[in-house]
Amino acid sequence: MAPLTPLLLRYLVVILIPLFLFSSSASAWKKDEFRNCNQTPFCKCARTRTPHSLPRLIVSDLLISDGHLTAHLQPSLSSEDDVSAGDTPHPRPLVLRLSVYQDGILRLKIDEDYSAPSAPSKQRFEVPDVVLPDFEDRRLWLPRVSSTEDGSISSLYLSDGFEVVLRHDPFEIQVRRKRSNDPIISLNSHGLFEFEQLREKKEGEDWEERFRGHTDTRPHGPQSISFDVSFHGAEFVYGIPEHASTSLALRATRGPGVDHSEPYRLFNLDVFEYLHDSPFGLYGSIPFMLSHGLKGSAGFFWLNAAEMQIDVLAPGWDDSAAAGNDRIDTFWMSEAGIVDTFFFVGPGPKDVLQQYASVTGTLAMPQEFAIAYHQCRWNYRDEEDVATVDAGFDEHDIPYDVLWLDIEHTDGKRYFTWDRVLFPNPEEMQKKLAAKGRHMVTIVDPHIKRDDSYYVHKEATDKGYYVKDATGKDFDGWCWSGSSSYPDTLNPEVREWWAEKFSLKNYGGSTPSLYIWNDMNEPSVFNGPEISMPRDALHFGGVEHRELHNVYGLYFHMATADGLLKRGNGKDRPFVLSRAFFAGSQRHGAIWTGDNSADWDQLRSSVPMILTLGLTGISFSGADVGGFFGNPEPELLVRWYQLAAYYPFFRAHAHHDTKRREPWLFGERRTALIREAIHIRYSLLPYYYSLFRKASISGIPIMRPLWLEFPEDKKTFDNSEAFMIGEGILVQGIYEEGQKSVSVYLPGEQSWYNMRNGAAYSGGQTHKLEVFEDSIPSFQKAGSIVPRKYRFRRSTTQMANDPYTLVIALNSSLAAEGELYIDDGKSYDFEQGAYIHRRFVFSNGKLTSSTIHSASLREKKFSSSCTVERIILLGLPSGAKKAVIEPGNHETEIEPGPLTLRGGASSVALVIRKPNVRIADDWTIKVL
Ligand code: NBV
Repeated sequence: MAPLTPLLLRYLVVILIPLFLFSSSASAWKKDEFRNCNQTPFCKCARTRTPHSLPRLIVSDLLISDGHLTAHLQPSLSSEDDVSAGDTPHPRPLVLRLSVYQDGILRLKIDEDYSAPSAPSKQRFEVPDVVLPDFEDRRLWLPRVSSTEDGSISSLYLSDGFEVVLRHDPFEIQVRRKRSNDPIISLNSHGLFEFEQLREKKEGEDWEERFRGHTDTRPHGPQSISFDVSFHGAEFVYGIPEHASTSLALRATRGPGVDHSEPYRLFNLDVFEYLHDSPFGLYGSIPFMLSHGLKGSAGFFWLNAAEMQIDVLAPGWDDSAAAGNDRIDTFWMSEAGIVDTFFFVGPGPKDVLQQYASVTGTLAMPQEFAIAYHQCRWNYRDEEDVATVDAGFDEHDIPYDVLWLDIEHTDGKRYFTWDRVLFPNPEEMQKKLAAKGRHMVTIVDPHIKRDDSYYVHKEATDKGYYVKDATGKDFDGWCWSGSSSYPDTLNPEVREWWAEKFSLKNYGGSTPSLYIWNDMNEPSVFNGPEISMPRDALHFGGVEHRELHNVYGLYFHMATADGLLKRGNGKDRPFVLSRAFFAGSQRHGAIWTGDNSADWDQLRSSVPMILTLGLTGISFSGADVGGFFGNPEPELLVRWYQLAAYYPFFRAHAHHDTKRREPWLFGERRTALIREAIHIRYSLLPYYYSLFRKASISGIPIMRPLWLEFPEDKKTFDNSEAFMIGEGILVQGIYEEGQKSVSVYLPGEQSWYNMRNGAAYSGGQTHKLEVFEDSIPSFQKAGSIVPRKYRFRRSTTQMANDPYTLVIALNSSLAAEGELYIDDGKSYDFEQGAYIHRRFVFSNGKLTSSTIHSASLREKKFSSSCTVERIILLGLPSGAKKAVIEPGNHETEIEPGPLTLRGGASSVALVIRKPNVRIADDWTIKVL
């Protein structure tokens, strides 16, 4: 047979792989590729158990050691229980440990007793690197445990007003309010706790699992864990991404009234053309659920990276008549790992988010360019294409900050290389963009082409840095680059090595303005089970892939972000977008919701998906604008831009089979509408950047469900269509073609100002509004001050010195307040105090600007000569004619004026023109 020429090979890879992969599914999700619960033995089996049908679990040998409470956990030995246990060998006692942390956090760990005589030789996997290194410093030392006289219950102090109650027989954990004894969260209240211990294989036993021609050897046998968790006083539960859904609140998956539903699956998968409403797992997993209701909020996080399945149980699922009225029961199942769980007491929803953030961290503060608009396509063909697209933005007066290159820019999908025919001068290309303050992003996936002449492969092979297959050989799977292997980034040494690949010296053709995109890091393996890596593949330290599957993508993301950090000698903040994620990914960069489709339903589901990511720590996320697959109708594309202008991560992207869709390709009117949407984002960048800073400190997301701001307003709990940006802006998406009107619920007692025309609407009501072509409904909350910039340039970098506009929306007491955070938008100097943080307060007819800057932090300074060029006042009774600025006793005129400078002048807005005060200074402006 004639050898394959490189050209022919290239053809095979580029043309035939996609055909082979996707031909039979040209238009739909390939359901059969993926396992459902019934095809997943641990899930199927766990789901058949009924409450209290397992042998009772008993807690014994309680003691306080090193400030933790430890105990043994063992099934009861009663003869009745032994019968139901069947012929399984009697289990060894498990070790239970309870620890209490500041701010109302309980950690419960349950694992095998490795010191027992018959202990398993293999340790179960405990996920490292997710819990913040300083979390242990916040542990409260437990001095003692108080038990009831009969010894049936022990209780522990958790925080003011909350305690932990450990019931011994049968085992149950309850976190409850001290005074009322009202439970908040409990575990094993329904006796469904089951822990399959590692054991020797019995003769004739078959541990293998088969799925669609793949065999999982399961050398360590069954090792699943499952238990029930109840959220008391809860009306809704949220979280556990990633699933596509049009509902933010999680829906019941089992029990009365639920037909054939699957549990929510947490298993990172590359899902082709996913459905817009489905509990099947997508690219990332965060096993964190939070509950909310009028009685408060609570949270539960299970740190476990194996496949997980979670049922939300409908009231009455356990046949108890009284069930469900003010409780939501859930059932958690995992294939492997240990019990390492965290309970968060709230009591408010923001408290829960902060408690969760104190365990897994907050978002890494991005560079300012990264929160602006990104232009992507699979693929921008060559340097000329890049130059033309770049020029197109200037010609059409549309700002953008980043141009992206997908897999085709490489030499045969060898990452860190360039196709030198199409991209002969990559440095020059990046420099041209950089001259306009713009950046470039290239894709770097984890599948490394098994080509001996490719240095990355050669080094990884020589150093033994790849994930191994079950037999111990380098795992070889099929992906874009053909036969490929995958760096084992669980190993810190491999991460160091990987990070080095991003140095300017090692990554030929890269410049300091180049940033990175990690795709396919679930990991995606075209010929693997469920398009991923076999579960019996082996990682560093003998860890099986099944045990860490959901955290593989996080490690790859982490190593890449470390690489960019090292490249800039620790000075520049990295930007890395990742598709796969796990709890804690927020510390490494941004996330997007993967391969959505150009249809209205997917536009709608983008909002609950992004909100859910925000609630579970990932504040910096977005969905592909326009939809990745398919060609959006121009109306859909425009609506998508109008909505996405508010996503924390704002990027347009499209599949290579779609028609070109740069913003100016749909006629003048549409170009104007898209320009307007992008302008809205650029005008709000000062507000967004301030919110990013807040999220990086507190864990409170940028894009928020309404109930996060209005936790006592029941009408907001199940709203999946509208959202808040920070505390001051409410946005309502338009999700239907040709929609002429929309009902918008505006929460709270204060009013809201329509950001399109300044009209005021009362809060606590649903308003039926006319829908316009030029924008989606957005409102500024009375009582807020939003800082904006209205001079549009080519990119954010060029806006740095532009003056500000403050938009003040007054409440019924004619008061308002807001904040502004500024730094150099690039470095870490802000960590040494090089930033400006202002508070604006309007009351008694006077606007005051003061600093919120802790003097002790000022090792470095950041200065800005920016001024305030305009102050827009909404809700001020007309009659005010002038304003007096102090210091200086300088007078300036007040005039009626347009609200957002887009025409359609508003009669309610008053404008203080050219106060020209410096943004960094203290000043007051009195309205007369
Ligand atoms: O690299 C090509 C694409 C990329 O454009 C997309 O954003 C990723 O989600 N990638 C998936 C692989 C191919 C998908 C069909």
